Amino acid sequence: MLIRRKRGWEIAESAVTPEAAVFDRRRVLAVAGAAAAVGMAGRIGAAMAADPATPAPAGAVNLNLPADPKYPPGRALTAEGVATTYNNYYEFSESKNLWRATQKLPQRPWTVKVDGMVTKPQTLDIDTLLKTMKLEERIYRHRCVEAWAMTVPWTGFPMAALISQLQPLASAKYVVFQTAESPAMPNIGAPFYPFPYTDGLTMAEAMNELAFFTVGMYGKPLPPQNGGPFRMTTPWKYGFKQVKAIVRISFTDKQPLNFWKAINPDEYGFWANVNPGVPHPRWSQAQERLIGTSEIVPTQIYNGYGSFVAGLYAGMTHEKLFM
Ligand SMILES: Nc1nc2c(c(=O)[nH]1)N[C@H]1C(S)=C(S)[C@@H](COP(=O)(O)O)O[C@H]1N2
Ligand SMILES: [Mo]
Repeated sequence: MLIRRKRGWEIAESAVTPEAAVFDRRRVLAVAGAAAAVGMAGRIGAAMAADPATPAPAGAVNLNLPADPKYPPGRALTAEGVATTYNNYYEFSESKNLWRATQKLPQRPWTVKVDGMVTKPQTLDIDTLLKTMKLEERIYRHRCVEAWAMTVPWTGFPMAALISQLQPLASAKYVVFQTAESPAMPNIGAPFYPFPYTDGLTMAEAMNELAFFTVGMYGKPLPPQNGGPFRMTTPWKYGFKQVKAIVRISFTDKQPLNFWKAINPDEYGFWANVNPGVPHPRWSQAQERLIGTSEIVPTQIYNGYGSFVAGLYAGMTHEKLFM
């Protein structure tokens, strides 16, 4: 008889469950307990921000900008010390407590290769982007497929602003984002995980006004644990669509196979739009836990951003849009 160890994502869990429940219940509870200690996490966050191992961007780019009122968060900001110490970043760990390990990921120099079906293939430098793109702040709700949520002020620029400069060919149908692979990432060689972490959007999704490239958080440079120095943010989709530490942007006419769909196509798809009515096979998506608080609130379709994005999916009613 073939006996094999169940992989994390095959382990049944009843309630709020990580994408890969590779760690046991006790550890889950320990991490949740740590995140609940808001005051403590706040102090850790402050110490971390001053760590010289995380160099701030060169030059005096102001990342502390007023939030655009066009995108009202509708709920309180998550405490900075919580949002920066409760993270998903499988290259580093399957636990949420990984921010210390990520401080070893060099943030400079940082370049992003642009290739595929695009008029202007090139290598972008993060500091050039910081200087040349018009930065703004957006407070967005973030909904992880594991049923936790946070509300974060991101600094960055609309994806559409950069994509228009790059000039994708008319034949491009998707844009694909790829995370760095670095010796600083302890999990990069782990079996079963199809690194580099990759995900993508249709061109129409990427050009939607909500789609955002992110270089800062809480008015400061984006910390490595949250995807620094360069990630993308699509607040109507589950968090796993939001690729951290981007080093490559490719334009293609084929739907990319994203990281989580490659791992488990029965549980994760390409679209991953938030919908409380379509449960994950192992848990409900009806509600979400606001990290750093004891609040549990109802989940909204498209994470409450339907007025911006529902039109993208007109006529596409299949439930796969929501996994
Ligand atoms: N490269 C990479 N990007 C990633 C992940 C990851 O494991 N690796 N996790 C995703 C998931 S599941 C979520 S919920 C968000 C978490 O972002 P945060 O740590 O800033 O909260 O990052 C997403 N981007
Ligand atoms: Mo997530």
